[in-house]
Amino acid sequence: MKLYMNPLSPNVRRVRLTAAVLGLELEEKQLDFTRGEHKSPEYLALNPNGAVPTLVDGDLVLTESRAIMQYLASKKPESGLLPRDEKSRAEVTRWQFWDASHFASQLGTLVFERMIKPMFGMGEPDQRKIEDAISGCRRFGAVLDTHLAGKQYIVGSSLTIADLTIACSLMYAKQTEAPVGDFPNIQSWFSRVSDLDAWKNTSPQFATA
Ligand SMILES: N[C@@H](CCC(=O)N[C@@H](CS)C(=O)NCC(=O)O)C(=O)O
Repeated sequence: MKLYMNPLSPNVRRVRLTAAVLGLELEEKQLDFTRGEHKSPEYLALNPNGAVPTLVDGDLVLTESRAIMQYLASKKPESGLLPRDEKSRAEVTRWQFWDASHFASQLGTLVFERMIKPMFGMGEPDQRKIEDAISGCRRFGAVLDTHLAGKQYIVGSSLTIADLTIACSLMYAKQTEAPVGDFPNIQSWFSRVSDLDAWKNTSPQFATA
């Protein structure tokens, strides 16, 4: 399986982390964003969004990090990363959608405004967008923190791709000063996930999470 990727991307890390937990080998093709390789005609033919990740497995070309996670986890059902029973599986999907719809975008705005813009000389951070994202992080962080009370993992009693999905959204939380440090249940759950060897092995060098 071939993965078109850039190691700095939280969306890519979801896929690499899932593969690492499952012990699946991926042939990685890194795209250089500064040279616009993710917008080349060849790459746009695979992923018309011009974004990473894209997985190619035989004649399957799959985009969307969370869909790729489900696909990889389905290859090893015994891992429990995507539970076999319908209710738990639906819960996992629900938290992946929750992340995509509500949480990841708030954290992503902070990453863009506070990390990417200064890194690539893309102008001043937009304070209004930062304030909106901070308030969104607090609102949805409270939802996750309440859900995690008394729990080790987001769904059931073991690690699933729901945990891997949301942990990746938080991978730059420290560097971007996302307001999640005051949520004790998120903090202890996040340190559990970030203790995994697979987490450490998929960390871009400067990510301290
Ligand atoms: N919903 C997509 C989002 C993919 C995405 O936006 N990736 C970013 C990197 S984190 C990207 O490639 N951005 C480049 C661009 O959109 O031009 C997923 O989950 O895979």
